[in-house]
Amino acid sequence: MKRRLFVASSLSALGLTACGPVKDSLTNGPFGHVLASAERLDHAVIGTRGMAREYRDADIDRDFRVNGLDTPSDATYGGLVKGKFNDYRLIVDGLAERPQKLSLPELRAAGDRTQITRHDCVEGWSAIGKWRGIPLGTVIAMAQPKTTARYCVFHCFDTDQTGQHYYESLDLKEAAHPQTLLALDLNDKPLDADHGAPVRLRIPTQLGYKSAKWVQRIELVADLRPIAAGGGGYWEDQGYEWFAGI
Ligand SMILES: Nc1nc2c(c(=O)[nH]1)N[C@H]1C(S)=C(S)[C@@H](COP(=O)(O)O)O[C@H]1N2
Ligand SMILES: [Mo]
Repeated sequence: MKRRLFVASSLSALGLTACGPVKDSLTNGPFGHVLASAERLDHAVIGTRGMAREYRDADIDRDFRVNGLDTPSDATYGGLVKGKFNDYRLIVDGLAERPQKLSLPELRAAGDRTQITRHDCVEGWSAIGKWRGIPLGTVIAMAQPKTTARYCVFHCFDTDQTGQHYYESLDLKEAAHPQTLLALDLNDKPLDADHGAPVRLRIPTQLGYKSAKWVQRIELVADLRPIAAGGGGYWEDQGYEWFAGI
């Protein structure tokens, strides 16, 4: 933790921020290498032997910070919120033998796992939350990936000022990690809109930007390069590492 705070303060001393509005200097400017080495430090301090640490109830931070792009304000998402997500369907498609369209009750029936884990943002803040949801691997297995599928891509409802949707990706091994969840609840309540309702990824073995909020669709693909700028994620397209974990 101390090291993480040091990384954060050294970044902010250089005038760098992350996970906020895109800064030109972030990766192309003279300090791009500083960010890259900070990420390498993070890789070294997260988790042990492939499992992220799980905490006790008493460790939960009741106020879980909100970060990232704005909560989606478009008509599609607004309509879903108004209808209490009754019309929400998680789409799982792409290189799948059995593409899925899952309602929230169907998702809840598919699996149930709770974990108290720490979320680490590259900006240098952390928060411990109690997450409840379905192991992602269970949902991917329901869709029966074709043998050519190598990655799952999370397409999100939110967009930046240019209209680019947030997205993220994992390889299928990371997707099947027992702590990788499609989270529906945070701290014993359904996710609120700001924290990614109704379904977000929660992957405690990797840095915060991998934990995609407001997931609309999971696409199984063989290659990440044809998607957006080809980096495998919104922040990766601006120079972050694709693999953000141990
Ligand atoms: N769809 C989407 N997911 C996202 C982001 C985002 O901007 N859009 N920001 C990421 C980053 S950088 C962080 S630190 C966490 C913040 O999650 P929180 O708002 O629940 O704390 O969400 C991640 N997932
Ligand atoms: Mo972040």
